[in-house]
Amino acid sequence: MKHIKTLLFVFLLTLSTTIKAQEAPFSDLLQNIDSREKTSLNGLWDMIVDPLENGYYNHRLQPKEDGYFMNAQMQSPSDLIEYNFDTSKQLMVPGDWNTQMDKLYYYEGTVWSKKDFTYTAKNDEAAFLYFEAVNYEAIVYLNGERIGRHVGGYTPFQFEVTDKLKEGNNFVVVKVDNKRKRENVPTVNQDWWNYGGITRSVHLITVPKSHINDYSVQLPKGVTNAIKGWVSVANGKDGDAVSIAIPELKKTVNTVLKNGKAEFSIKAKPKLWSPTSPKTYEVVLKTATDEITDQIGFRTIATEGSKILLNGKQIFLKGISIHEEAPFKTGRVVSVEECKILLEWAKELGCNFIRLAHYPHSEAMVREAEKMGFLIWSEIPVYWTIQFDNEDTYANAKNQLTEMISRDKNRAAVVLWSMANETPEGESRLNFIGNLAEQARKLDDTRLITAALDTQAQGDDGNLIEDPLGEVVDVIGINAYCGWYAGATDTCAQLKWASAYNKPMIMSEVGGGALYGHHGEKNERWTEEYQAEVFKTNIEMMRNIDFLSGLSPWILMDFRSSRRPLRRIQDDFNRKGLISEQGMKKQAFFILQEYYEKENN
Ligand code: GCB
Repeated sequence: MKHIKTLLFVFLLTLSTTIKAQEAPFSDLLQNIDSREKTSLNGLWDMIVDPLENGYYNHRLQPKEDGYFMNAQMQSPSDLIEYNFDTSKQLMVPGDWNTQMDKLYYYEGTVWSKKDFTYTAKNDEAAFLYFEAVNYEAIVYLNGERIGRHVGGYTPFQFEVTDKLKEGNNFVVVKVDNKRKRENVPTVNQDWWNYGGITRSVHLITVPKSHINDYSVQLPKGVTNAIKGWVSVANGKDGDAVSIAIPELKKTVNTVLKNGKAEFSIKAKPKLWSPTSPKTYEVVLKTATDEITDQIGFRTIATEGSKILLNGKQIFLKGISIHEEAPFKTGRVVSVEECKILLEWAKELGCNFIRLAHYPHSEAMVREAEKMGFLIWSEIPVYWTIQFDNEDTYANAKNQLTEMISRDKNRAAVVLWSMANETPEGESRLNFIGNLAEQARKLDDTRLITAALDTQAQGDDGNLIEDPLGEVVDVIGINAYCGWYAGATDTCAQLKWASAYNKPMIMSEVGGGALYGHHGEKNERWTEEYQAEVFKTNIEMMRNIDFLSGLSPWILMDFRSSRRPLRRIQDDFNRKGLISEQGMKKQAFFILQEYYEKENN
């Protein structure tokens, strides 16, 4: 049987070439924007809510030439212009619109936003409008001219505007649409709030015309005595000098550009990054016209049978899942301070690992987590029932994967790229996710590939993991809710697990709901006692899984979800947090904390 499955799998992977690959390995996304010269376009933006897309289509549903993006102004009292950004309401950027205006709490649709800014050109300079994330579809206009479109709510994108900027006053208009659609990634069905808007920062970044736009600096797979990588330079020419220096290691290498890229290798034995010693080095990249500095850590990550090896040594991942939801006020996380609060809680819990669910979190989150010594699972929103047989859906998912890897490929903390969460078994899904995994490995062969699965065959001896995706990934994630969705809490401790794959398994979700401050018997749903019991019994269960190499229970903090209407208990929150949205720790927090304290590695 297993043999037939393997054959079928190979056959499906061969078939997979029917899904067309997108070209260009990376997106030319500027790296490490914090070290770049930039003007912040954050702050108040003028906004117009446009549920009928009246600013985009005319009454015959044809795109308009004089839509709201023109930012038209009345020239005489008799003029008819039925919108005016200057007298409109305003929204804070970065920020979701749902939590900024009561009227927009459930809103899903189009909102136009406009920002004025000034620009003074310098010689030999290139300029980019850079968006850290906009949920979900963004169409961007500069001074009335369309400059591009981006799809996908959680990854950065940029447009070069060097020749489109005017000396002095400029204005940028963004049409943001967060309508859920069947073919989107994620699709219409999701258990988190569809926060719309320009949810992360916006910058006007200026760089020398010939500039370093991308680089990869890491230990090759399994190697600890050489740092290798490449530097990609825009508008350079063959033979241009590129240098890479790591001053603390007293190393500098000089190389030259060929076809826009310079490869390098440095003999070095850096002190390795790990949760207990999150060491990073200053790395300085230079060309004749440009210089950029980054803080980079070096480590290896591998598997051996059912073990995960960090720097060659077995590590047990004591983790927690986190949504990018702001503590104390709900809405999207918008500041480094908010990231730090979430991460401090994870530290207090005793974690060395975080699962950033269910989409790429901000770069600030990843960088702060790296400084604090968390290993990271980073994922794309290939969630539940997306359209696995739709080529456009695949191209979209692949693009989001590429942008995620492009942005975070130099972060030592990131050890797992997750392709998907709880997807239903089937040929097209295997094909789709198999292709994504192949793409991820092509872009980055130094990290591990995973996916969170929820399919387990319940046999006489317990749960058997035999989802064919198990062949594709390096590490198997399992979401299991014994005591909540499946079985009573008193059955969990005895539940046995087996796996068809000799690979590490992470219990990527486990948990139950409780309203903070709600008390009762341990078999009464929604009480802290019930949730604590779920954790106690599931911890017993996990102790018996010898191929378990970590866990990231669901979830650090209660988060908004429109799937959760139960009045007086949920009130639009998923209550599986160990901490309430107001920062109050539930009993289960301390159960997990105690378990992590006792686990000695
Ligand atoms: C899951 C999903 C997660 C949900 C969670 C729940 O399995 O992966 O997105 O929020 O269960 O609370 O039901």
